[in-house]
Amino acid sequence: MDINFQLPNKQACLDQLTKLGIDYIAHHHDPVPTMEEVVKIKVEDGTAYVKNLLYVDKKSNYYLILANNATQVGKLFWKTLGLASGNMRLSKEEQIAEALKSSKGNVNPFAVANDTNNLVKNIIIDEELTKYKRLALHPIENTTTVEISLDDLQNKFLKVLNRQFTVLQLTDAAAEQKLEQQKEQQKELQKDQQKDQQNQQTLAITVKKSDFSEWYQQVIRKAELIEYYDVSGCYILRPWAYFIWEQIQRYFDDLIRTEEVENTYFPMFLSAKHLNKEKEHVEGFKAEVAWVTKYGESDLNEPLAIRPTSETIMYPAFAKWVQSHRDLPLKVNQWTNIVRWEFKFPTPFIRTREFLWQEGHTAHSTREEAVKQVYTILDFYEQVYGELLAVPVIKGIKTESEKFAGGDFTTTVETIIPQNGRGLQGATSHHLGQNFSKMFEINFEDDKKQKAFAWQTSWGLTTRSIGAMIMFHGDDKGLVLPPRIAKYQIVIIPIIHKDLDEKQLNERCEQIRQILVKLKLRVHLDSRDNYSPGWKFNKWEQKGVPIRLEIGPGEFKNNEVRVVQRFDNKKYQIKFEELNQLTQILDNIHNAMLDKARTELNQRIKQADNWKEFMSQLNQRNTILTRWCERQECEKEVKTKSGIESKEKDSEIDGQVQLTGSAKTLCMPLKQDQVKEGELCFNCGQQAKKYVLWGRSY
Ligand code: 87F
Repeated sequence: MDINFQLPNKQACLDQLTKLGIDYIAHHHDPVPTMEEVVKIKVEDGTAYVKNLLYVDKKSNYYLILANNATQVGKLFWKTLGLASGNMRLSKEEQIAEALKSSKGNVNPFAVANDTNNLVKNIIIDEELTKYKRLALHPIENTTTVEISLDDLQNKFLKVLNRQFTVLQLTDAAAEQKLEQQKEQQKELQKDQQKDQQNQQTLAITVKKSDFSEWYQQVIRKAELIEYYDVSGCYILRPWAYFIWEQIQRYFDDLIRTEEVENTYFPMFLSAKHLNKEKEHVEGFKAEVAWVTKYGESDLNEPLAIRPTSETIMYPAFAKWVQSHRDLPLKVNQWTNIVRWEFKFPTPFIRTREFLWQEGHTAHSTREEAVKQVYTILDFYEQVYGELLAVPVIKGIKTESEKFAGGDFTTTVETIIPQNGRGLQGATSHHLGQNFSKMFEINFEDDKKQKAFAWQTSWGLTTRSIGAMIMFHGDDKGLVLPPRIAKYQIVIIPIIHKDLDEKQLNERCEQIRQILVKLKLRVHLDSRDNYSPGWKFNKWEQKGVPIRLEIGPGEFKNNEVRVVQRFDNKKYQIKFEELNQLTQILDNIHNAMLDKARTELNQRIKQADNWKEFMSQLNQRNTILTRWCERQECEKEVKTKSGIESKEKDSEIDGQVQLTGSAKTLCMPLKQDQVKEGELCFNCGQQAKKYVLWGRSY
């Protein structure tokens, strides 16, 4: 094929299009030199009017921009190309002639064929244009308009000219967002690198817990829970962390088995058609869905989304499985990874782009049964937090604005991080009503042979729970693990001494280890001879092991061990014969940790009767329980007002920098007093209906 063609006029251009096998629709008309006139030409539905802009920089490099007519072309997108917008000017008549051998009002991508000196360095396509079926363009001269697809322009026309184009968002708002993202990722990477260096230099945690976010970053690395990874928002869970997740899995699996929930596995990919089946609930989340668009070098025929949750994957199968009321209840659960492409700043465990979770989905023949299921699961979540992670939670119901939009109501376990008073949603259990069953036709014949739609629930718990545990229990020395999730509940450390035969000491330690293993305790004997006892104490303290047993000359002689408790640093001796008490001691530690955590949580909940008290508590890093009218507008107003007012108070109080950010509702606690007639909403003064907990949140 001749790739050296030039297009001096429109006939040459139309001929060339035909030669290249490009399907086009042509309209002939009077000259239309301005966009105002262009848009008067009637084109097919789904065709975009295109603004063609030829820019030039100081070095006579040209840039051709094809923008949708409606796009406000900004300046910032130049930066994403690594160019300075200050250097860019719209080209003048003689410059258009120089680059395209064309004239004002006749700038178009076909004229690139005339750029024999390769002056046009880049062709930039407005991302908006990718949404249209065809583009309206002039074949060299503006007395004709042709409608051709972007695909043909790219793959049939520009390709033979050996030209490529760049698709970009051209508005300043879009470009700004993109630049922000790039900056953020850069910053994060730098921070990680700095941290890596620091970590290699120092062993101990260099800050106190009061320097909370730095402390958290150090604890998770030094306790060997997390390793950083070079995809922003994704982290490596090391064995010390993954073991905790396995404990959560075991515990929760045992609980849901009592409810006859069965484990399954559904695929992780879903097509756009699938995802959009239930449009309403997906709408608000769309921006976070990640897509696979390629295999090898080729484009997939149909892009595939990576599951952000599995409703639309599971429910078509549910529809097949549910025929009669005898097929109900249907109860499935799966343990999987999930991908949500968040743009808020990531925090390991707490907010990550990929995370692990369980998602449970049930279908029932009656509403009552489904509601009961919702609350049973909520109790299980409370147990996971309390009994396993020693983290206290508040069970509650989400307000209408905070609930899962696809369901009827959302229940939640919320906790509050004592260091900063931020609310953190621990897990949710939704009553979906019949919303999804109607959409996906999950129906059955009831016992009276009537067709009925199933009542559904869904519920999820994620690796975020581990983040909450770390934040609650860690201290200045590092991680503090509640005994039931610790990979090692006890470490034994022999203390070598000149008066003691090393072999005998090690044998004694091994003997103790075996006794503890028989008691079904998770125990580790650290007999490494290249580290000192002091180094080992620090190491295992940092990693949060609940109990350290020291055996030195005194202990050896008296048939004792020295017990050191991690969470309160209590130290005492126990006799060899009393080693079986350790099971009870670990339980006591768990209970003491939970009690302490509950006290700290309660200290972060204050009551307020009016706006002034509310803001004052919020600015002292508390969550606030108030009477509330339950109106969505009122909730919105509180959110906005608190955001504005807390920004104004972004200063130091008692030497501490106050947090900024608006307050939202965390939940309406299940346990609450009845609001009486005449008791008013703290914000708007209307009759209150419920107590609701507000706070800044993660
Ligand atoms: C992100 C992208 C697409 C949350 C999303 O809470 C969809 C969604 O549906 C989405 N983020 N959600 C809500 C998830 C609801 C529900 N799913 C089952 C749960 C628990 C487990």
